[in-house]
Amino acid sequence: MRIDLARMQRRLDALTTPALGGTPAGGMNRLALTDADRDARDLFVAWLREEQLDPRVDDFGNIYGRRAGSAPALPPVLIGSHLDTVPGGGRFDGILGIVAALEVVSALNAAGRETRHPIEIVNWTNEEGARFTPAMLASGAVTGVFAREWVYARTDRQGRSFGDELARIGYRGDESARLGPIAASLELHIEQGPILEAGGESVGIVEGVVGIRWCRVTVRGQSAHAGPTPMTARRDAMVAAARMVVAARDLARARGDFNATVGDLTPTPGVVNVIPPVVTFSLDLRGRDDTTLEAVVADDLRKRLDHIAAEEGVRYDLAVEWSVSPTPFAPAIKDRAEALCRARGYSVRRLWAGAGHDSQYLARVAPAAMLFTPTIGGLSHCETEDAPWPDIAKAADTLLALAVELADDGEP
Ligand code: HGY
Ligand code: MN
Ligand code: MN
Repeated sequence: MRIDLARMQRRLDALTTPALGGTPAGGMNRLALTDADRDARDLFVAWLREEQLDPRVDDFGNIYGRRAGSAPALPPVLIGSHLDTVPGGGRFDGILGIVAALEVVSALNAAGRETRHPIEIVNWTNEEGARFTPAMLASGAVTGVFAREWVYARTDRQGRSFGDELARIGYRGDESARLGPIAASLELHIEQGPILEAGGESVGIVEGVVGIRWCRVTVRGQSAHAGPTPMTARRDAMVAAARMVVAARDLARARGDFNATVGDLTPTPGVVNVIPPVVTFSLDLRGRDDTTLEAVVADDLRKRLDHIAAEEGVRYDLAVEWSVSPTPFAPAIKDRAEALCRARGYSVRRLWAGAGHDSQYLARVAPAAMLFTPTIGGLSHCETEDAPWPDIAKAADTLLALAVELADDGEP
């Protein structure tokens, strides 16, 4: 029983064509619940059917396919990831995990190998949080973090709601199809950072996922004419916001125990000759320790922003819109995964994930673990995102062996 790397490559190519959001530069632009997402979902469902998995869709559009076990009443081993991407993203983020989950089932079917526990594979809706914030919306919903009404009411920049768009693409399924009890949750993903490549390891055993805070900062100054308004008489929200962006970066660099990123900054009215009265910007904070993140938001950072606001004569508020705590993964599964790698002679290391993943929420309901592959140049969320297939083969082989071990004896 072996993974078929060529089949994985064919499936990844099929999921990243221009018709499914592939970009001319070789990246991906497949936002959740768009037509491209619908078409990728249709392809995933077709492959589930080909592998005799009876696809089901829940009321968040999560798509599940269950492979029966010899003891069907036992909870399944879940293997999943996501098909949606960020704009200008890469061909591997999430998509490789879907292909790897399919490969586990295809390899088992090709070998006629039965497991005791069922194995269930899943595509999670809106993992990226690029169109509908926050990230991991649908895996969070089925693990009890977000209420359906709240999720359905999330809107994109054009004011279209999650619930309406889910219905529009035909993937608003049924609550009864939601994730049930599971024995364990596994996910294969590219690292999206530089550690494995720098260390020369083929497989990463993920210790856990960092804590995340998505904040929104709104800066309010005075609207005025760009021409006649003296430089010494301005309350310029854009200048204040720019200083705040740099202050967040400088604090993260100085402390070294969290990351700060501003990805989105919007002035109002956003025209050449008006000093903007309002500027809002996103602030993504990540760290291994919740106390650090709380202290940064409540104290260190706020002090710096207060100082800037006073100097620039503006007001601001900082709202935390999404918060998820650092999430360690299941020690027993990590140990088994590492043992499988070492028994195969695969170079392996343990590391923390700086990117959020649905597995972070799955860990709320079951023992969860992730395997990483290296990322070439450590780059992700970009069109040149790439990963080395020889290492993908090793990680996928480890995923297969781990899934079978867990599905045969179930005790992670
Ligand atoms: O935000 C993240 O870390 C993930 O890409 N959704
Ligand atoms: Mn991802
Ligand atoms: Mn991502």
